[in-house]
Amino acid sequence: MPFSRCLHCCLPFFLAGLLPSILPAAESRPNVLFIAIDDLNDWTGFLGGHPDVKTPHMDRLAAQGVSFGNAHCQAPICMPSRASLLTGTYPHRNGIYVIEQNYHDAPLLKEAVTLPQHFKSNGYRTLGCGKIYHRANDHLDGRDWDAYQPGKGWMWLKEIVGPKGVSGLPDPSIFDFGPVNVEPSQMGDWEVTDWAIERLREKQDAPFFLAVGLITPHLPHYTPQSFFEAYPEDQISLPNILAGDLDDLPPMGRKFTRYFDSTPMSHHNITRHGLWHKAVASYLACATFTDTCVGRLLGALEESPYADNTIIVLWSDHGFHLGEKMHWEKRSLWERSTRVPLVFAGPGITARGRTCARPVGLIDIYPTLIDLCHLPKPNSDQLQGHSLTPLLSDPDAKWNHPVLTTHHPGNHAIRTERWRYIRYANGDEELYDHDSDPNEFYNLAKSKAHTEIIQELRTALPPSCADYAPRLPRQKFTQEFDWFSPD
Ligand SMILES: [Ca+2]
Ligand SMILES: [Ca+2]
Repeated sequence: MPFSRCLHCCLPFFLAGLLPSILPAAESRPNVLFIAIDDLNDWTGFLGGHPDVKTPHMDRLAAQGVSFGNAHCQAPICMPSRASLLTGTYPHRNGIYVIEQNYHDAPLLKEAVTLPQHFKSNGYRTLGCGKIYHRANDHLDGRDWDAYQPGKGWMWLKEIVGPKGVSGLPDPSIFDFGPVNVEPSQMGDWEVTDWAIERLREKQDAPFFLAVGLITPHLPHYTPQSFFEAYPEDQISLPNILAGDLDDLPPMGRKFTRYFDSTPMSHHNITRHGLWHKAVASYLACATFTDTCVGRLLGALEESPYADNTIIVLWSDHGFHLGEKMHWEKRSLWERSTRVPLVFAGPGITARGRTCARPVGLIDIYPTLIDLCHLPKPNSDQLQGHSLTPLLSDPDAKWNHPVLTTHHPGNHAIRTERWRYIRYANGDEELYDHDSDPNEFYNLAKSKAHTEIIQELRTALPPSCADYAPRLPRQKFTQEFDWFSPD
């Protein structure tokens, strides 16, 4: 079916929230600790995505709460993934597909109530730090936060490292990785964590929504030397790769693997310089650094007066390839780009220590949190996800919602408990059976034995997609690329 960029209906939102006067008393409402991680794929201990990774603090959180083993982003890149999560709307409805967009320019989202804004308007004190939205300016208009600390990001690290980088790649301008000669306490994420810990040590007069946005392991994959000690390059495992894995991809699937082909981040470039092990070790070290920040936060919460009355949600905005399907970074519709850590813990989450296999999305966080905190819905039809609360008490509860990921209009992946079905804008298809093929090596889309399931999964795709909401000038690190035709 040829792709048609038809405009999806953009129904206005109508305020239909309950009056604050009938909400539970403020002192009975739980606080929220909302931990956002940037670009962390399923390489955590509790998800088992990599055999060598060490994330003891996130694993401990998973053991105290419910972890979702089949959670996926709605867009495999920062801005649209976060716009979707924070407004509870799908990319194919809101038209936010790329980095170079402002979510509030989208017609559908002009009147939308963001997640922190909703907590704020319902009597919560909203405190944010680090990367919550994609763009720093999105934090500063006063709508979302009573207090916000942006943090210093990572550009300063590039200046310390210098133009030659530390990876050994001849051109490290787009992608660089390796140890950097700084103390952990100098890292931006460490400082952001310090700021959040100070808030946890303060007396809060209202329930709080504390959002902490950690940018590691977003590239460049820099972290202090001490975090590399657990990952000697000659002993770590490389990702599972199948020779000829791309041979059964349709033309659009193969094209998706070529996004970085003309850049230093191509698989060919990294392997020909003998840097694959070092790149994997660097990502693992970054995951462990971030895990240490998470551990500091969890420790501070446990020592605070809020230990027993705070819901914790931890999530990452999308995954990351490190050579799987010869692909690096995100921007794909395969498992390694879409699968993310997602954990809930705290009051109301009763199935402690369980892992839920039901397919869920980051879009479900907004309705779940307002359910757990007994807040009204923001308006009648804004939220397009589903509250996960039934699964937080019974991870095996009935659940008939496949999860959708979209990368540019018309390119979609549907994930059910067993299947991943991909359909590109030109009609090309892929199908993977996760019961027998967790690495997505064997594309079954042309298998006659699977005609029926493909027909069924096609019906779960959205019938149309919003066009791009207004776009900003292209950033220097994004490539010219046609996401709609195979050549
Ligand atoms: Ca990201
Ligand atoms: Ca294959």
